[in-house]
Amino acid sequence: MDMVLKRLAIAGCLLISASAAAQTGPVDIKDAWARATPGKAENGAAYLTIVSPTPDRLVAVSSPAAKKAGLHTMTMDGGVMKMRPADGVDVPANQPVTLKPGGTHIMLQGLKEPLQAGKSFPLILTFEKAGQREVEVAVEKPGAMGPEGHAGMQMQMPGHR
Ligand SMILES: [Cu+2]
Repeated sequence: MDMVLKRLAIAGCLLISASAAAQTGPVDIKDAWARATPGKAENGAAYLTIVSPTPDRLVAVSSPAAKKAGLHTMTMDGGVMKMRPADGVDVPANQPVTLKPGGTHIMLQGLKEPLQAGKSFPLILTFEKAGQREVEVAVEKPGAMGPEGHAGMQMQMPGHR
């Protein structure tokens, strides 16, 4: 009898601490955007900023807009920018992590339809600790360098169409 009560008490504590932890770690995802893609392009890329009050790690992405979504990093290889898949992106506590053109990005492969400027599509991010978050990605003009209002210079990137 005593053992049962003890177990119940322990289970209750675990529940309380789990929900408290969930409340202290809301991951904030801001400025999710993508470039419009030309009619025949099969691939696109999405960018965003992640802020987390506790250390976390983005481990997976998916979107109903593409057959496959994944994390990519850019590296210089003999003077050529190359993309390579990444298995995760670390998010340090209270330090915004920005995925942007020329750097780490979310690759969308096998677009179901072209990304059209002015439209948006859902993107699901999976974090190691915070779990899944869904955001709406705003589609900006082709060649945009940031979300609306932050557009800067244009840059050509081999490998990205
Ligand atoms: Cu890529």
